[in-house]
Amino acid sequence: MNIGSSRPVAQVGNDPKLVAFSQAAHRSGLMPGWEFQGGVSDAPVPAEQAYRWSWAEVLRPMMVKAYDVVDPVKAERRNLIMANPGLGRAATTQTLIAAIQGVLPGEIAPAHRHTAGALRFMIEGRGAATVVDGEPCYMEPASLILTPQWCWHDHANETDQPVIWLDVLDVPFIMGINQWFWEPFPHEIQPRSRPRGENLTLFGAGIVRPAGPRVHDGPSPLLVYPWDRAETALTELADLDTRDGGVTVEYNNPVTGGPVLPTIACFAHRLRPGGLTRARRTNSSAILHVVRGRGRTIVGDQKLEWETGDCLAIPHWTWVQHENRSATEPAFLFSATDTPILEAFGIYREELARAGA
Ligand code: GTQ
Ligand code: FE2
Repeated sequence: MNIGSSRPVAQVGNDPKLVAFSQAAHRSGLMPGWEFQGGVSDAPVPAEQAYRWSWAEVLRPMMVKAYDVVDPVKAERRNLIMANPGLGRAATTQTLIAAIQGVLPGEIAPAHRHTAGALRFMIEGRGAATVVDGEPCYMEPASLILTPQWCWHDHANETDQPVIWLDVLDVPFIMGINQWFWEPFPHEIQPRSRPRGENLTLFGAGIVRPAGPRVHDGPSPLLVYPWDRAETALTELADLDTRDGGVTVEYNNPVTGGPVLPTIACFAHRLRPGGLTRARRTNSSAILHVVRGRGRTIVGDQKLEWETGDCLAIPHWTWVQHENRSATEPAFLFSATDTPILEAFGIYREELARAGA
């Protein structure tokens, strides 16, 4: 292939001797490397499409319909996976699934654990709990809650209103490396063995944490990331950094400064009133969720219009710009990406178009 390269590669042709050799190689359980090289593009061509799932028209009404037809104890979860039309399997991007999940008053989605890492971002309702390894994490509006790899988790709604949230998991990645392990909790109910909100008190202060041994291994000890803190940080940053149409903060593991999960990084974005961000492309794919506002995202040659509650699939290695269509109010977005997977192997890349481009 090597389109655009001045040095042609894998140009061996099909001399009869070569063809005969190739056939003999295949019969011997071998594949000539130049045949592989000749068939691969020089940069990823994403199979996933840029796509928007409307909250008001699709996600919410379909979840409300699902209330009546499926019981989370029988189904394990009442979740609707955002199936990317370009992938034709349980995948929203190459590596991630996004789903909406709903739990009615009095219901519980039973405890289990899996090698897939997961996070929740609250959309509707408040006060239900995701219990992570015995600790109830209360689901407040726009909170981010982590359920790291192989942690026990259930979702219980003891409020009097339904709750709906966004799930993001690295399932397609785990399936791609064929490492899906899954286990139900051995009893009906996971014991609530730790105080509610303990993690946030111990690790959520930001500039201080309990004195004691420094533990850097394992998943983030902070499991709950309240939205108001992210919004405050974004608003302060927006005053300081006016170079672009918006600003971005990363949710971090407070003991390492690294991503929230080994496989998934999370970000909050603030778009200025009328702001348009500089075009950027990375080889990570993303799930985008509109926390508040109205705008559009230009992805490759597509324009996806969005409003509060919508979810978008952003393909990898595609130029992206976000635009806030309100001239008076900022817009806020949440995103989850597979960046840590790429960084772990030293293959992350990112390009930013020149200002004004
Ligand atoms: O809530 O535990 O959307 O295990 C997919 C798989 C949610 C969950 C999903 C899961 C969960
Ligand atoms: Fe799960």
